[in-house]
Amino acid sequence: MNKKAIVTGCPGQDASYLCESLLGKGYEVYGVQRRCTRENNFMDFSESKSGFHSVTMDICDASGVTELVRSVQPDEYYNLAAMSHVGQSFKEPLTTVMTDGYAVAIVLEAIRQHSPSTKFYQASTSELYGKVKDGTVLNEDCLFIPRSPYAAAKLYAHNMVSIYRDAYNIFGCCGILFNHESPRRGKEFVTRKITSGIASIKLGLKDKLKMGNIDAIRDWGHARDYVEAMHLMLQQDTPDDFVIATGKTATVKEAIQFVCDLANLDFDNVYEINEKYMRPADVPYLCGDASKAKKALNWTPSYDWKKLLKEMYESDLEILSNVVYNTMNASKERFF
Ligand code: G4F
Repeated sequence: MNKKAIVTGCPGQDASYLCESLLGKGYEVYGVQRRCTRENNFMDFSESKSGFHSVTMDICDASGVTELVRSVQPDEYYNLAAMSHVGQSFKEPLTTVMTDGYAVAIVLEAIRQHSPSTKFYQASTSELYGKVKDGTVLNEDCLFIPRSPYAAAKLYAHNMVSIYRDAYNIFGCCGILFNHESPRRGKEFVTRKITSGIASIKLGLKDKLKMGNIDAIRDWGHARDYVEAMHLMLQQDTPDDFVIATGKTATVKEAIQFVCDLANLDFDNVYEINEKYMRPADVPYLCGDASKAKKALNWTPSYDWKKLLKEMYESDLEILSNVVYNTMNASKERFF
């Protein structure tokens, strides 16, 4: 019998990579997405993909979640759905607490009552650490001091998984994932904003990148590597929480500089600071120590931030070059 997994957060970056990986491993995958009219670019979330079942559901709807868990009896449940933009969580604190906090209590209860042998993965985050001193390399034992509504809601969820593990013996794991990116990343996050923005400037489609706090320091890895760690966590004999990170950092400014060098553009002329992108409170520094995952899961990242940004820039340049080429051809056809 094939294993069955429920994955929420389709068709986002992480869920798209995870669904592809699980299907490749022979799983029956129930990919949950909210009802929306937008087209998905990353994978074909249709019933035609063998082993894939598309489920339209809001994760805050307790009756829908409970019925899904009860009827599927999944071996594994990956909760990747979230209001994941930290800056936006200051503007939508209530939506954030519902999606990122309350919804996790719903699924834990559904599992406890209707499918207690389901293994549960919760997408925790390095944002939990919050107010960190520069130079601290963060591991599973470090203190959480959230600095945003997003991090506060995620901390509630993180604590609930630990409580259900201790109180009810639920196999729940939290992946404390540091920033993970890819060509599939949304353009509202800083890496993709940089790679897509600089590719646009290179092709003459845009003048400047408008940026917020460029002194922020992040530990960026590739999302494809990170979803493998999620899967490994649920294959262990005992549930636990793990930091997933590269241990290498750069400032946002260094990321812009690096992509400018790839594009052969003058760094000083490429960006300007715009207050609109400053957050009421920001996390200044994040660097993770994934040695526990390396030892217990045999997990290692295959990308550092430079290799990652290069892949993302090249992908954006190709996408935008095709757009320019198709637009030119379409206007030629109209003209002649
Ligand atoms: O790319 P970001 O928006 O990611 P952030 O806030 O670190 O959060 C991401 O990673 C977390 C994992 O640690 C996830 F939990 C979370 O869901 C999300 O995926 O911003 C990175 C840094 C911040 O310090 C931000 O202030 O870049 C700074 N920044 C500077 N200018 C900007 C901009 N961020 C964005 N999004 N847009 C800017 O123009």
